[in-house]
Amino acid sequence: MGSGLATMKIVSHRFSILFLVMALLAMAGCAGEQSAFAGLGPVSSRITLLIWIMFTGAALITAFICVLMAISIAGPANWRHKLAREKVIVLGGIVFPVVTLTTLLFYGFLILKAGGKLIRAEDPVHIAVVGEQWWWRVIYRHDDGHTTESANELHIPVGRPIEIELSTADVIHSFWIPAYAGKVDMIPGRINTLHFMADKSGIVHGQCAEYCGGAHALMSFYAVAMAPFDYEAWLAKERADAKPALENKGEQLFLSSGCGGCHTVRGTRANGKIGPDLTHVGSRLSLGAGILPNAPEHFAQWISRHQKIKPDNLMPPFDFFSENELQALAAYLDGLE
Ligand code: HEC
Ligand SMILES: [Cu+2]
Repeated sequence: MGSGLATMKIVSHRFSILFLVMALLAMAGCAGEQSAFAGLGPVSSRITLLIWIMFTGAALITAFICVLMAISIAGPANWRHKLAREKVIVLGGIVFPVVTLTTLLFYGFLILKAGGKLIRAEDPVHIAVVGEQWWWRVIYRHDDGHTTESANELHIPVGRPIEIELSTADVIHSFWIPAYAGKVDMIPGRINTLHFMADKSGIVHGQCAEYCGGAHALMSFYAVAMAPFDYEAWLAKERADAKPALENKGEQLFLSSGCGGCHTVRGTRANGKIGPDLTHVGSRLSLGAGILPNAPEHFAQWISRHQKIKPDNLMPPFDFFSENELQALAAYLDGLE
C-alpha cells in the first residue's frame, strides 16, 4: 500500500515535470519571429493586450464558476439555498454575460480600428501584395509613381506608417504578419488595406492564414524592417535592373529553357509574369515563399526537385538538367543580387 502510494507520487511528479516542460515548450513556440506576442508595432501591441485581457478574464471567470459549482454541490445548506435563487440565475447567467460580451465586442471594434490613426497619417509607405497560389507578389510604389515588383519578402522602413493593398490573383488568401498586425483576407475582386507600423528593425515571419489549396502551408514570407535610410537604399537597389551577367552560361540556359516565359529578370529578355520576379532573387532570404533558405545549393535543389520540396506548386518540373547545367543556373540566379 505504502509503496504503491510512493510510486503514484513519483508518477504524478513525473507527469507534472512533463507537463511543465510541455507548457514551457508551447510558450517558447509563442515567442520569436512569428508571434502575436512579439508586439513589435503599435497595432499588434493592442492585439496582444486584448489577448491578455481575454485570457485573464476567462481564467478568473472559470475559477469563480468552479468555486460556485463546488459550493452548490458540497457547500453548507444555506449557501446552496442562496445560490439557487432566481436572482442569481438572472444576474449571473444573463446580465453578466451580456454586459461582459458587449463590452468586449466594442473594445474589439476599437482594436480593429487601431490602424485608423495610421490611415490618416500623412505619407504612408504604399506597398501592394498580391496573393498567388502559393507565393506573394510584392509591388513597391515609388514617389515618382513608378513601381518595382519583387516577391516573397516585404521590406518596410521602421517608424513610418505602412499601407498595404491586399488583393489576390486566384483564390482567397490571408496576409498575416503576427508580429505587426492581425490577419487580413485577400479576396477575389476586392482590394483590402492593412495598416501597421514597425517599431524596431528586424526580420519576422509571415504566413498565409487562409487555406488556399495544396501548398497553402508552404506559403510564407519574411518581413524585413529596416532603418528608413537603409530602406531607401534597399529600394533604389531593388528598382535597378539586374547587373549584366559576366559569366553567361547560366543566363543563356535560363533564357533558352523557357524560364523567362514565367519569370522576369529586368534587364534581360526574360519578362514572364506568371512566377515570382527574379531580378534580385539572389539577395532574398528564401526560395519558394519562405521554404528554403537562400543559398547557391538551394537554387539547384529548387530547380531539380521543387515538386518534392513544395508539392503542388505551379512551376513545372525541370528534372532534365545535368549537374553542370544546374550549377550554372544556380550560380546565375545566386548572382542576381
Ligand atoms: C510555367 C511557369 C514557370 C516556368 C516555365 C518556370 N517557373 Fe520558376 N516558378 C514558377 C512559379 C509559379 C513559382 C512559385 C512557386 C511557389 O513558390 O509556389 C516559381 C518559383 C521559382 C523560384 C523561386 C523564387 C522565389 O522567389 O521563391 C526560382 C528560383 C525559379 N522559379 C526558377 C526557375 C527557373 C530556373 C526556371 C527555368 C529552368 C523556371 N523557374 C521556370 C513558375 C515557373
Ligand atoms: Cu493559403
